[in-house]
Amino acid sequence: MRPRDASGDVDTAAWRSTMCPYCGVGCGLLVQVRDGRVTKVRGDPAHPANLGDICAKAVHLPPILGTADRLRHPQIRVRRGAELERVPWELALRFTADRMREIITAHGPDAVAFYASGQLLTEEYYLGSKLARGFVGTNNFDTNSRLCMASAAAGYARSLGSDGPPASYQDIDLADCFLLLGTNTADCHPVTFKRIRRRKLQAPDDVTVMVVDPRWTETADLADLHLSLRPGSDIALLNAMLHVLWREGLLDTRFVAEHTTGWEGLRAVIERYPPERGAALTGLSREVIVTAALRFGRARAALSLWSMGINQSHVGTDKNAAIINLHLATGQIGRPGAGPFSLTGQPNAMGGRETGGLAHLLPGYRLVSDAAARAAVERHWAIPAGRLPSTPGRSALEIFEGLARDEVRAVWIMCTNPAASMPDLDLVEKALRQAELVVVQDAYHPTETTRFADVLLPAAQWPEKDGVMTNSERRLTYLPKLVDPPGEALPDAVILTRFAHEMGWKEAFPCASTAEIFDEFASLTAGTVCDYSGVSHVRLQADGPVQWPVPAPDHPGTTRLYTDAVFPTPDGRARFLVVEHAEPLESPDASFPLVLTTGRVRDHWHTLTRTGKSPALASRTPEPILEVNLGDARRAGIQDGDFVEVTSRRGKVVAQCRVSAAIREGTCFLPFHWGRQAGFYKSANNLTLSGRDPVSHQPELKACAVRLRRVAEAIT
Ligand SMILES: Nc1nc2c(c(=O)[nH]1)N[C@H]1C(S)=C(S)[C@@H](COP(=O)(O)OP(=O)(O)OC[C@H]3O[C@@H](n4cnc5c(=O)[nH]c(N)nc54)[C@H](O)[C@@H]3O)O[C@H]1N2
Ligand SMILES: Nc1nc2c(c(=O)[nH]1)N[C@H]1C(S)=C(S)[C@@H](COP(=O)(O)OP(=O)(O)OC[C@H]3O[C@@H](n4cnc5c(=O)[nH]c(N)nc54)[C@H](O)[C@@H]3O)O[C@H]1N2
Ligand code: SF4
Ligand SMILES: [Mo]
Repeated sequence: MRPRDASGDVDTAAWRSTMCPYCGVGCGLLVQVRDGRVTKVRGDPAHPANLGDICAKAVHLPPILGTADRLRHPQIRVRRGAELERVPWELALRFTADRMREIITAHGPDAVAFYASGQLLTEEYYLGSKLARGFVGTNNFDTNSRLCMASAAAGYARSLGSDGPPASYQDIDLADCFLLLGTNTADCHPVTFKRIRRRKLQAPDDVTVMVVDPRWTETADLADLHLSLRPGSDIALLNAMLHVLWREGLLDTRFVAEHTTGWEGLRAVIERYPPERGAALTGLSREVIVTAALRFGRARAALSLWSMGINQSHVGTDKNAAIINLHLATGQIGRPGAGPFSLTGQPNAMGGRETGGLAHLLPGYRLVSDAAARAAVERHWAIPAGRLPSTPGRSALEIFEGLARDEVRAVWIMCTNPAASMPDLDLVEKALRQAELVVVQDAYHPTETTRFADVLLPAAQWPEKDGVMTNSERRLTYLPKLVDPPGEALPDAVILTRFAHEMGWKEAFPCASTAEIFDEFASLTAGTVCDYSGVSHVRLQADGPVQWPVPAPDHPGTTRLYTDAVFPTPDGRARFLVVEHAEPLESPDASFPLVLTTGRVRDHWHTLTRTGKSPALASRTPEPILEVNLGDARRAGIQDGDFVEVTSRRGKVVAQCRVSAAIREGTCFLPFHWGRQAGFYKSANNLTLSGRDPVSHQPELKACAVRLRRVAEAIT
């Protein structure tokens, strides 16, 4: 059926199907193009991820695509202190290649680092990873997924033997118990949330929704149980729930015996987490913990969904393990409606993991430390045996710390805005000031990061280029090019290819179509957990989206992983991991008595380079608002609407506050969308700390100690 416009008339303009460039729900969109411009966006009823649903961010895409601050021409700064000047592409890339060669010659390949993004297309990621690892010769290729999904990726790998969310959106329609942890699904994965709500409203008495979050959110509004725990105490809650299930005989002992290892070791620890102790550590009541456990344990099909409240923690990987422990103990995995199911943040953070977008990975979920994996990739790339470096490269924060210490000299940043989104911005700015070469490849200028560029490369953005993305449920969608990029902007894949040519690697980086680049990558996944060697651009265009693994062209795709309860570990069994409660890295004290947690609002996307330019979206949340609990406000002499200075050990923010009982006492919340360009003292990352999880290297963006003080008015 043709879409109709507001008046109900059938619209005659061409509507093309593609995928949304924002969140990991990965909704299919129908896009109307008139006179070479995107004019309207709707949900695509034929796309299985959203079945026609859509959220406001996607509806308001058209006005942000061609704004005056689109970056249209390459620019370089010949020396520090000089102005950026416009140059032809050839010159910009030759300048970059010359500087890179100098730095590699003087300091070795590990003096160079690439910092990419979960918003790149699969083909772009793949080329970046290949260029850095196979040709520059460094594993310093990391992405903003390090701030986002690294703990989930590490969590799956440790417990199940491999990364890869096992469940599907279909499972939402089949589950009767939802455990939502550290996810404000209503605001951040709105279309997934609507599906959960539909399921709940369909059978309100049979379906339980539990939300674990120190804040009351729109998501919590749907919940039968809102567990407003102390920030960082999720492991104590999950261990105590497991304790109750064990005591009550609600474990699936057959599943545990046949398909897992490590239960006895974990049980000894779980014994020490009776609900009373869980209550003391989480600040929840004993009764609510017992109720939550029993609801989970008695469910026919339990689905756990989680996001940054779990991952962005110094024990993020352990929090993931604690969730998976619960599912393994109850056999709630690999069955319809059941499973641990991380909600991916960015539209193609999944594709990034598949192509090797973290410093310890090679394409196809391979590890750089695995000699056989390196050999397979070396053959595929036709590079000499032994060429690929075997030690993991620097993770995101380590890249910037390396720059600040002169251990890294050059950084190439593409499709991410670290000078707004990283913790402890003073350190990031120092790193960028001190670097010998900063290359930034973005669609807009200025951003907080482009200001530091020596080389500024204009990138085509959605939908000015074509390629593939993988959403949260392992589903690949082809995104066609629908309009031309502005000025001289080029697709990221073309920029990387041309740079490779300047470096003299023409044969390995032919001027291939994105379809050919995709094929080169997809064939490299053959035989791996994320095998999609049976997929091609042609197939995706003809048959629509498909879920991996897809090991052959006639394979229909895979709804659920582990339906046979065989896991990709050496013995085929999933692993129970012993995890213990740990306090956040910075505990509140007399000088900094509150815990600040940071996150998102419904109508903005990350660092505002896009949603900030939509009048409709920006007017709904024009400024950052600090959420403060009533009791804390009273003690600090603060009233609703006051301007408040928030101070941590690293910096300050000034924001107007909303005082309510919605947030847990002792905790306050600030959205992180506003970078220093919006106003120096608006940036939540002035306050956050760069302490991180030792396994996933993901920073603890969800807890730092702060104090509040009322101020007369905003400082900007
Ligand atoms: N509107 C919008 N949607 C987005 C994005 C966006 O920028 N804007 N970004 C996308 C991306 S990349 C991501 S990663 C996702 C993020 O999606 P979410 O993770 O849902 O978003 P956040 O607001 O970062 O954090 C979620 C919740 O974690 C809670 N929390 C804080 N500390 C803890 C804790 O210790 N335990 C628990 N259980 N909860 C805690 C916070 O109160 C918050 O409500 O959203 C995606 N979707
Ligand atoms: N305090 C705090 N900090 C956080 C978080 C938090 O919860 N709290 N969350 C973290 C998380 S989960 C994430 S994912 C990060 C996100 O942080 P970032 O990745 O830094 O945020 P974005 O604003 O999405 O940056 C994307 C950049 O790419 C540009 N761009 C858009 N399309 C294209 C393209 O096609 N090609 C190129 N080359 N550029 C393009 C945009 O203009 C923008 O500058 O923030 C992290 N930071
Ligand atoms: S829910 Fe996510 S993917 Fe779907 S339309 Fe909204 S931002 Fe786009
Ligand atoms: Mo994210």
